[in-house]
Amino acid sequence: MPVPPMVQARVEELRALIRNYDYHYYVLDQPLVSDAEYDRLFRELKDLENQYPELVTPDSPTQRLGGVPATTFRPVPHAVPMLSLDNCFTSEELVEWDARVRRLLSVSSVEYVCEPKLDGLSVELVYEQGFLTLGSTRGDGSTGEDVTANLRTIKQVPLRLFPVNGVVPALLEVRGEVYMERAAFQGLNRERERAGQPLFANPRNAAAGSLRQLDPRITAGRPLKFFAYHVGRVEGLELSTQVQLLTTLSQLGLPVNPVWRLCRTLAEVQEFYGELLSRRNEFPYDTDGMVVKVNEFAWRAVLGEVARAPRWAIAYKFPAQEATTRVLDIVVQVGRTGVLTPVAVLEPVEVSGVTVSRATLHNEDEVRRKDVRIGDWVLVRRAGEVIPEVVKPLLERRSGAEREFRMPQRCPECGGPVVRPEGEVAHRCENLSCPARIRQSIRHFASRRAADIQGLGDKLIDQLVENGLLRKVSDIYRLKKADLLVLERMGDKSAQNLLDQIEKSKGMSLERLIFALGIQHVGETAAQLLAERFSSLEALAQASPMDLQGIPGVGPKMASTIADFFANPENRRLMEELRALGVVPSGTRPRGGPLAGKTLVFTGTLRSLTREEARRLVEAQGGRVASAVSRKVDLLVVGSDPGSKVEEARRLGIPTLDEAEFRRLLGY
Ligand code: D41
Repeated sequence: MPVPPMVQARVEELRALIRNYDYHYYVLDQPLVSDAEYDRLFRELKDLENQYPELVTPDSPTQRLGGVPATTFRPVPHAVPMLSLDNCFTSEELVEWDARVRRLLSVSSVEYVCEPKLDGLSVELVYEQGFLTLGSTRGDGSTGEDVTANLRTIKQVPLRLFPVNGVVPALLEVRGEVYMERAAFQGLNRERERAGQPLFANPRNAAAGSLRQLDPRITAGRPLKFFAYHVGRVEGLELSTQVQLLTTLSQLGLPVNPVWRLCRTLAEVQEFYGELLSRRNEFPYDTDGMVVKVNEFAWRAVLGEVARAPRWAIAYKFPAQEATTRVLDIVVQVGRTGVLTPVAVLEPVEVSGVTVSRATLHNEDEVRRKDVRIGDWVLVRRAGEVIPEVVKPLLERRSGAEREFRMPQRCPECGGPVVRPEGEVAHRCENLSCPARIRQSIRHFASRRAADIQGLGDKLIDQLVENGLLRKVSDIYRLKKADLLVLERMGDKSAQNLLDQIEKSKGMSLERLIFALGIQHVGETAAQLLAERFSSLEALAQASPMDLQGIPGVGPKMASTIADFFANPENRRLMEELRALGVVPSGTRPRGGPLAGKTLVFTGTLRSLTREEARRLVEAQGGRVASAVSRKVDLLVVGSDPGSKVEEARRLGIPTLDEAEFRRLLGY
């Protein structure tokens, strides 16, 4: 079908609009339109491109994710080498560096541009006639790897540049940092923990791991960001200072970190360093220092480079968030799932303003790998909001009196046997009535995001467990006023308040109850997903691992721990007791299951679900999803802006459902 000129024009108009909206949303963080309006335009473009595939171009906003998984990354030579940076750590070293710069230039003062140094990885983006044609990692500076498909998935990376004064440069090689914000990193790790995948050690590793994925669909799901700070080859653009470079890159639509400063004296440089250092924890990303760059390119040329590092720039590093101290002891903590965690008890030490007296050692393998011993001098580090960790022992300070840690064979809390299940790194106390496990599981149950029983705090729980009044979670609902009144500092009024709170918690939502049970791998998000899918705890308890795996967001590991949890007679009894004591979740919905053996097809866009989620929900109920309408299809689900499938279904007499009906059918 020939493309009508009107369509061609509309497609171009839509792309220009969306490109501008994306720039405001992702780069400037200032949305111009509502999500609904954006979605409408995006869908219109997508539909036109589906109808006229010959109109699709690689720079279309619909084409961020394209191509097939690669098998390797092709090497890419950098036309202009990507230089590394020399470091300095003290104000004196910076003064020396500045003195050398001024001596080599024979000038009395130099302008510097200072930028925070983000802890990510450097990449290069090549734009030809304004189109992104290649993206690569820094590699060794001379040759990197082709990660174009992955870089295209980063929403802040423009697929096409905006013209400046009516023109786009014929060639522009942009250099910058791909990074991950701390909060996004923590979210990603929480997700990985729930899915039983190995965690990333820090945002930098997470960014690097995400960029080096052979399948760009995986990268697309990772919260990567980008800031531009330098250029390689440039044609059709005059740049003579760093200030000009940063402002021009910004005008071209590239993300530039707004936190930079032009400093006219070294004192100003020092002052900005102090500011960045004190604001370090306010930035959403990790920084490890400040980069100081000579502003004038003409002077950069005079200064040149040595050993692949420019003489015109330096990284003035921040002090490490590290300190040395002694390991007084290594104790073992028992968690609510019975996992034994070795914890280093430290001589208290201040690490960037916070006193640290304990640091987790994760598990026995980790203690062996790091070779941390009781009595050792160690380096401890605090990174972001993560709990402090022991980096390494200082071997040169060993006296020989240090003692190696051994995981106890008996639980330090209950004396029960400790086992290490095959293939796991964790040791566990298997005793379900271990007081430590009881204490932790009751603490978890009563916590704010679970049953939210205010007044049932850690100290009180400890007392009640010690007195034998709480032996399992259900005992909370057996507490009488007389039990409470014998406790220290418990008057009639606070006892009554607590009992009222306990009573109130009986009507907690199903998702809170599922979360409160403390099933391994089941965090709040998973609990929410499970509560949406199952109408009651009983229904969840009967689900097979297969049923569970069909739910989006539930991996095989979580599915099996959930099934194991409910297969355990002790846990089943607990469910029955809770129910008998009146813990009946509010707002539970009846479940329908009429999809078994049915084949469904979707057309148009669903508002509340992605296609993938919809497919998994159908499959979880024994249905199947096909891509095309045929006689074998039982139902057509029609979203907004449906395609030609509706006509076909009508022709074949296949019943159709709208989104609301479809959801009702699923039991939502
Ligand atoms: O934020 C950064 N990580 C950053 C790194 C930055 N803001 N500026 C940088 N400038 C350079 C030069 C001066 C060589 C253009 C850099 C880096 N280099 C760099 N990062 C890793 C190696 C070099």
